[in-house]
Amino acid sequence: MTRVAVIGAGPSGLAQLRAFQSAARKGAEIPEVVCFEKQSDWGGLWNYTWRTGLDEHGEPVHGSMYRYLWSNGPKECLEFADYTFEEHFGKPIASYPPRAVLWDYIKGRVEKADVRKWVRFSTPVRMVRFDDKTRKFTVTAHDRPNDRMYDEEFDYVVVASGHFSTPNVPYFEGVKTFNGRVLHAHDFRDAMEFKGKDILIVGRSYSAEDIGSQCWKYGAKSVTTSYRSKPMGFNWPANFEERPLLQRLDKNTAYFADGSSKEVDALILCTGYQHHFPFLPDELRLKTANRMWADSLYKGVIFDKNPQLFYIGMQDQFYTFNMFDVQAWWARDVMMGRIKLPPEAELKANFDAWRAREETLEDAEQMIWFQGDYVKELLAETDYPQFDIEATNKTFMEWEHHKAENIMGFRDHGYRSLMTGTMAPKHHTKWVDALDDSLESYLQTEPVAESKVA
Ligand code: FAD
Ligand code: NA0
Repeated sequence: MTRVAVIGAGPSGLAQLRAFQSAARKGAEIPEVVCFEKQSDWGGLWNYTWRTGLDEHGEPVHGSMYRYLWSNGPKECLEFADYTFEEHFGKPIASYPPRAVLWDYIKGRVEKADVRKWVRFSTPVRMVRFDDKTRKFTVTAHDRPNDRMYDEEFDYVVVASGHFSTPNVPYFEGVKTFNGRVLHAHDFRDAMEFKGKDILIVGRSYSAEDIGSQCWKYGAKSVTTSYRSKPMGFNWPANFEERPLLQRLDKNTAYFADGSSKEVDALILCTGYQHHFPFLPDELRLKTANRMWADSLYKGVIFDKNPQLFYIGMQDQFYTFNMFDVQAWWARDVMMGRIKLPPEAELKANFDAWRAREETLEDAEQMIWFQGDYVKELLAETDYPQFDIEATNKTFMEWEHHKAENIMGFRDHGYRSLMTGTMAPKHHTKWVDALDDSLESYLQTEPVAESKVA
């Protein structure tokens, strides 16, 4: 029997499990699927951990999510086409759910699909090898609870291990003797730690924007962000400012490229992540920066040096859950022989065309249309439920405009579901005032009692 190994049970890996289960439910004979997950539960980054550094087994902690994180884009843009928010929660909910609500939603679909039995939890993959003669992979996995390593053979491998876990940590002169806390966004957990403090953030992307906003919301005395390329340019509140790149630190003084300086208590490096696959040998390992069209992946999914190896969710992301789904459905259909891969020259021409367009992209709006068109291309070739990409792109555009209007208020807006047509209700409390990020609080229709607020 054909065997498929899926590495990781985050949204991408779970999309792969659901893709196979959905084919089986429609009567198809599917391969045997084994999913290896290093954490003790599923959901990937959405499965919050308080741990930083190493986990209970001494493995690098995967989690980069923090307390009080609310979705940074409208939920309507990531909704599963085969399992809507309304189906899961039994009612319409507001548009920017906190982490716990999205985790619950992700879990609901795979619980319904009954695929937990395919997952081996607390089992990191240590190595994958490919034999050119037998054309089989050998996967070496470590069953941590029983502290036992073992090998198994597979016909296909799907790498769904994420790429926002291994920090990119640049060096700044004077950091060794900085008199305050220094951390990367990967290790940020609780904004309350920075209440009353002057914090300095390096970076200008989503982590910088959101960790800065959170620290401001939970009472930081001031927030200074420092950019390498260009400012984020939002209308920040009075005690939130942007400065050019940090040049050096001297005790608690930070010096910037424009010659200015500022006294700060903590330094948070929101300087992005590395694609990191320590379990893959050179000939199977994806090497790419975080970009809209990743290197080495035909159709954004198949590894160019081995058509039995797939990578899900490896591009920089505007689209997330439903893009991973479309990729997983497409990969499934290749593995099941439903999609016949064209000759390599054609795959390469397709890759080159996407890459050429990617290199012309200048702003977020163009990137959204680009990724929407990519999703559309794969969607047309699978039986994943069709959904309206133009309308999804337009919702992303509204989101962008709402952010430009009011960076601390964009999460108070609601959007129409592209799957059900239902308009999201307004959340009971404005984001700036909503300090309790629990699922119970979010799903209520009225604000929670003061005593329950964290
Ligand atoms: P992950 O969620 O990272 O899951 C990968 C899984 O692989 C993990 O469970 C991990 O334990 C497992 N794994 C890794 N290595 C191994 C191994 N060797 N063996 C076995 N298992 C392994 N997206 C949004 O749409 N909205 C948001 O609001 C949003 N917020 C975000 C906030 C933060 C701080 C970050 C970092 C990302 C955010 N994202 C958001 C993007 C996020 O990338 C996706 O939502 C999604 O989690 C990606 O899913 P994934 O399965 O590809 O990767
Ligand atoms: P991310 O912001 O962690 O989002 C990941 C940033 O790092 C860029 O601004 C880059 O600058 C900067 N940088 C890198 N090296 C630097 C250096 N040596 N000096 C100064 N700056 C440096 O990472 P990236 O890759 O987007 O940006 C790197 C993911 O996490 C995203 O998908 C995002 O959606 C998600 N996320 C979501 C949320 C919420 O939903 C919160 C946080 C993160 P430059 O100049 O190259 O732009 C709430």
